[in-house]
Amino acid sequence: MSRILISRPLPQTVIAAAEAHFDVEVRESTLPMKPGEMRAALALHDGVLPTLRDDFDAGIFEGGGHRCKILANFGVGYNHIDVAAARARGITVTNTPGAVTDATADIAMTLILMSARRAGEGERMLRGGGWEGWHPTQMLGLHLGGKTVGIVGMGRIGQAIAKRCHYGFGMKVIYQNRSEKDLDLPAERMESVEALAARADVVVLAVPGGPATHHLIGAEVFEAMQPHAHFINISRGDVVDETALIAALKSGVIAGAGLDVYEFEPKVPPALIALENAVLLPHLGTAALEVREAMGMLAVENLRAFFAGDAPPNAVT
Ligand code: 8YV
Repeated sequence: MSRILISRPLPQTVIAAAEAHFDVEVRESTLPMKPGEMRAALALHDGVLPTLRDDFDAGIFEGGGHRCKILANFGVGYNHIDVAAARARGITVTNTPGAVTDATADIAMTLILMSARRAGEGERMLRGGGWEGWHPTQMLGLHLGGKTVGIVGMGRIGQAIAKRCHYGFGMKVIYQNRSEKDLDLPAERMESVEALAARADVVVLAVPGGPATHHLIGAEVFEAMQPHAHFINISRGDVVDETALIAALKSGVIAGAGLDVYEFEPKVPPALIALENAVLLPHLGTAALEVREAMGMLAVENLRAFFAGDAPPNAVT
């Protein structure tokens, strides 16, 4: 039986599914693996099921002598794994794309609504005892109907957000993507992120992380946005220059932001926490039991197929 290391406690149904096929060891810590643990895992296990912040960078693969043949990542984003370095050592990397789409799009909608309608700010005011009663101009936010959402990255998650915005909230959709997408709703592809930023009332970031998108969004993009516009990020924190975002929120260059991810996660700058116009969630994108079960089952299926000698359904390149 192949030996598999699961890097964090996962739902019991997922562990049981893995145990049906493999000799499974579950690491009990909820914290990321340390470099020594990752090197030992590569040396001692046939496969590893890592998660976010188990940073398999190039240095971890140095030296060789690996027993490991597959890293079956739990999650769609795999920017914490140096896929080229893994491949150079003959290690396949897989992810869990379909399983995360709807839940992540739902968190984007949560952030859009909370930011545009000032929900976090309102709740803090009420809980802080500062509510003096309803009046017609109290805490006016941005109404979404008829407004334009600009989606940067029109992959599975971007498309799920577009559907929710268009069919659920009557919003117009514009997007930026490397290629034109054949979508089942009206949407205009913009020639640049800046052009999208200038037109959108809500900008949503849904691109993959990694070196190609590092600091894709910086001061120029925020300056292109309209002062009443909101910025939402459910992708990866380092796609955004967080210092530039804080400056834009502070100075009123943009109206608000809704974030589920951070540049140096889990560290969130005190300057961001201090801002009333920032809605801050602790990376809740896929945080629902059935979603985590579906992600785990897909990771196990990738392992099962790989060790059966078949192509795993979600190999990444
Ligand atoms: C996951 C995510 O919870 O799937 C992803 O890429 O960002 C999250 O929603 C996390 O990555 C699990 O490893």
